[in-house]
Amino acid sequence: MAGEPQADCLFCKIVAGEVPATVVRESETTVAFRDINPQAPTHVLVIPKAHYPDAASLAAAEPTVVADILREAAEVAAEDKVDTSGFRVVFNTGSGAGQTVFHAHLHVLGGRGFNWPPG
Ligand code: D5M
Repeated sequence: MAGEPQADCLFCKIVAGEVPATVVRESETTVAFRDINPQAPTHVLVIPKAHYPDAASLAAAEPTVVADILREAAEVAAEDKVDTSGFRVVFNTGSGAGQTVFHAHLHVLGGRGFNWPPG
């Protein structure tokens, strides 16, 4: 069923506490943890506790959780003090866009400068 935990999903295992992660925030609907391969001084992933393969399917099924994720991202940026200098939020959606883990996640990046357009 949509949103149910998937046995073979790495991020569902992090939500369940079965795989360790450096969790920085948790809400009723979300978990935020540091990326294992950071691309900036602050690199945190904010994920829904429910399993959806990408941001588009999450938005279609549970749009309020997308708002929860963005609110948590802003809190992470404030806690890491990268909110005033600026931070970037990214949902890679689909393998062509660089998505490698198919449980929706928002990258929160900060603490350095960023180029536009992104690579
Ligand atoms: O981003 C997937 C991200 O997930 C990528 O930046 C590495 C990160 N990752 C992978 N495994 C882990 C664990 N175990 N802990 C923390 N972070 C992890 P994507 O947008 O799908 O390319």
